[in-house]
Amino acid sequence: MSLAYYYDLLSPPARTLHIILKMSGVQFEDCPVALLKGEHMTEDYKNNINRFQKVPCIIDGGFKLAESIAILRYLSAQGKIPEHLYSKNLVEQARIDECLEWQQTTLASTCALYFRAKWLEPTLSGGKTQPSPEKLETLKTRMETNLDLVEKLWLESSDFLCGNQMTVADIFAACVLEQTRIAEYDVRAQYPKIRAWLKRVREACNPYFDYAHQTVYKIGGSEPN
Ligand SMILES: N[C@@H](CCC(=O)N[C@@H](CS)C(=O)NCC(=O)O)C(=O)O
Repeated sequence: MSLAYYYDLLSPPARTLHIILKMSGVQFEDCPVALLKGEHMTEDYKNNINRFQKVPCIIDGGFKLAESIAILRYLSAQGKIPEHLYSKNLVEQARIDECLEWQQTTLASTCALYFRAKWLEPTLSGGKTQPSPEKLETLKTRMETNLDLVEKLWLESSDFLCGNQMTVADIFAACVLEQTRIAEYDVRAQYPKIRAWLKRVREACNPYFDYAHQTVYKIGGSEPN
């Protein structure tokens, strides 16, 4: 088996690719990396696995690649990702790419900043680093600006983000939003369309969605309802 996949299920893009690989039936060498233990911070990881010292990443027959969306496109170009998840039609693919690019610079980054401040930094510092209420409120407002867009714009008139069929764009976004449960933010409580959409995505991806989210559900205290 030539494809090695490095991931931590605590990472939204790593969960996303894990789900996509499983749904696509792609065989891979399982290479979990424990971020909270700093396994990505070693010289060996930097020199031999991923020079950016992040997850997810792959090594495919010696070819090292990071960045989840680049990995998705690489595997798709190899014909490994089914077209119903990532279309090869020019216009359909462009629509999915538009959504993926939008997510990276808005939804994913603002949710990640909120998650870091509310849960990750306090956890890593053993409770010593706590965000001020003002900082947390600012980060929450920025995150909610993008959640509003998902609710009112992306899901305005369709079941999924890029139409009435689930694509990789939905899986990327759903994994980002599930992460906020760890930070005790209940996206389902405030956003009815997002709540219904998350249910559809989870159902369409299961059993792989629940498998990838086992750590999130555990830390978050329960499975989503
Ligand atoms: N844009 C990248 C994000 C990669 C990333 O930031 N990964 C995080 C986990 S979500 C990581 O490995 N963080 C470890 C660190 O920064 O020390 C992608 O989509 O793959």
